[in-house]
Amino acid sequence: MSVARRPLVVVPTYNETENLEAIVQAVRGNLPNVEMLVVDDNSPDGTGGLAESLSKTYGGIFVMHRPAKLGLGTAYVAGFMFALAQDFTCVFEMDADFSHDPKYLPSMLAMAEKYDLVIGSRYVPGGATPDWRLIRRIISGGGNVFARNMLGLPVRDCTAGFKCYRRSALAAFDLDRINLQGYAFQIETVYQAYKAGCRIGELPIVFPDRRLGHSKMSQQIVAEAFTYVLRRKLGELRHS
Ligand SMILES: Nc1nc2c(ncn2[C@@H]2O[C@H](COP(=O)(O)OP(=O)(O)O)[C@@H](O)[C@H]2O)c(=O)[nH]1
Ligand SMILES: [Mg+2]
Repeated sequence: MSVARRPLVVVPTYNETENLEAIVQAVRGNLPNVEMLVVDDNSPDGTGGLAESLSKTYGGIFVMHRPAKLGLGTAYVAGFMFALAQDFTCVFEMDADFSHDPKYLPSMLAMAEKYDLVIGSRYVPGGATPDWRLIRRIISGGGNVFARNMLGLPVRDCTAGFKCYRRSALAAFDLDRINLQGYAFQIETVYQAYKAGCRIGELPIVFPDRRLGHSKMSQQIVAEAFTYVLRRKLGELRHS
């Protein structure tokens, strides 16, 4: 069965009123009629209400409202559970801020016919982060080298947030036990996919800075990722 039968694009939002309608239009411009799920964490700027009105205007848009800012990772876990409870064939993770260009969606979907997990990758030839200053390149690039080597992951971009999972990959995950927020969540999903024997493919993407609005990433999210990798590694050593 083709994964293209019923994809779902999950978009977590926190204060994205400036971006959300344009994202919906761009997603549909690249994958006509694709269904979407917006997971909003009671954004103070009213993104949740906007998502409801877009759902009426465009159709095929589900909206999940959570009571407070509970983090990107748990928003995706909720989205994955939603997808598994219905008959979606694959699920995209995508930010609402245009760092993840919807133009890559068709190529990622095509790759998902062959791979259980497709990663929109900044760290394979052809991938790039043109807007980043040196310090951000060092933190992200160094973090990737660290995670990849500590955990033995055969993936160049372990912290990427633009991904497509086949349903079978999500079904193999231990979703109940993922309680992570940012980059740690992204690494954990790659880790679980690898351990489950998933075929993982990387599509080079150019990752520009967000167009409008503000980043919610923080030093705490970087620290979470670092301690998460150490804990995972310790767990592996204990069980070997
Ligand atoms: N539901 C939800 N979405 C979030 C949360 N934090 C960030 N997001 C969304 O996740 C995406 C990526 O966040 P962003 O702040 O751009 O992170 P950055 O790209 O690493 O700077 C955007 O669509 C945000 O609106 C959160 O706590 N809950
Ligand atoms: Mg962003």
